[in-house]
Amino acid sequence: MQAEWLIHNVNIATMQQGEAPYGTVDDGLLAIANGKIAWAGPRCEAPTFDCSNITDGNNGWLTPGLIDCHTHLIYAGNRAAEFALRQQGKSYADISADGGGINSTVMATRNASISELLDSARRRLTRLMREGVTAVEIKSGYGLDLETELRILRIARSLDEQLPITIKTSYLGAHAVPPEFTGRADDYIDFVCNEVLPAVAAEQLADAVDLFCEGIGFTLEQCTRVINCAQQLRLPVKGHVEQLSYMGGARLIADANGLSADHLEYLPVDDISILKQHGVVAVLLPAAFYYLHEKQLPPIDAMRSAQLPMAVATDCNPGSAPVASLLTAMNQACVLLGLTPEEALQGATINAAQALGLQQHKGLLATGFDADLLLWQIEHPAELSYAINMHRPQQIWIGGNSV
Ligand code: DI6
Ligand code: FE
Repeated sequence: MQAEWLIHNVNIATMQQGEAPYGTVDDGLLAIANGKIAWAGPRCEAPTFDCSNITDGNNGWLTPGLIDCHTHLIYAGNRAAEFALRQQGKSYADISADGGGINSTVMATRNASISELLDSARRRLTRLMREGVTAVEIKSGYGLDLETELRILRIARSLDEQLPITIKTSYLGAHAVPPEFTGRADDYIDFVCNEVLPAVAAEQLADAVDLFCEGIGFTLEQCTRVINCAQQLRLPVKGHVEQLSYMGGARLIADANGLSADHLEYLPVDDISILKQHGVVAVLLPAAFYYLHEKQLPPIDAMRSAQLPMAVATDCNPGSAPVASLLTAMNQACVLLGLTPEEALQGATINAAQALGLQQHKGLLATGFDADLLLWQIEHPAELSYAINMHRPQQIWIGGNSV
């Protein structure tokens, strides 16, 4: 058989569920052809390949490329001053009520040039990529006016062209009420539904529509309107739900057969089965939990018992999660939320792929899947969640190309 690349003398964490932990294949061989995985399995069972690029894995490990399925990484400025205030005891909600929070980043982002936004986002993406992230979701939501939201989403699309990484975009208009709509949240939702969303859809700038259902965000009724508009435009939905309080947003996402329900600290156990029934992925964002000193844990044990797919993402944003490290989020998901290292890696591969609707192509090392893969010099894949800043992939392939 013909192949463009062969990797041998390697253990493979295929992440195929139901087999060995991590879907492990000891002493494996993986062949890449036409950007896809042409074969992956035990070396002793491998067909003979005709191939000039051969990598000796030196008894290390191959994993799927990591997928960060929830980020807000296009923005200007930073919120270190708010971090200092929070350290003096001021709450995230109080800072937001005083005009800080999301809206302070909105003002900085509106005032930034395109190249400033592009360069800073590229730097954050590069940091994620060096750790092995090969696909990422990027949300808008720091523009909130028509022009800046379109600008952010266009920047995300151009980053997708400039870099080898795969980028999925989400329009997050219902993130905060911008200053020009203060006290008029319903009018702002009219603007989102009637003006911005149609323009975003006309230019095909968003792969999904996101929202923030929260006391400091939008009500169930307002979120329902956004979801209805998204569905009319045939865009899948997802939501920031049950993060700081219970609002019922997860059920709303489930009713809409959404891609994912994200945060979920205040999700009642009774709402887990409805997420499961509707194929919604639970996206855990432990970096925000960590930064906000949250006490309320998402109901991990009950999600696990229900076999609800759990993903892990950075939430990379300037307020609640200034983190450009998915491996750190995986560690936090274990230490703070109680995931096993295997669940954390599933959360950053197979389940993150599902959260982005990419489960047919990414997140698994199996024949026919995209050849997005990482070679690590580790003794066991649990090390990826166990250690902080100890590991980087030795080699990264995206779509079959070594990058
Ligand atoms: N939840 C989050 O975690 C981010 N947005 C949201 O709705 C935080 C946004 C910020 O503080 O800038
Ligand atoms: Fe977020």
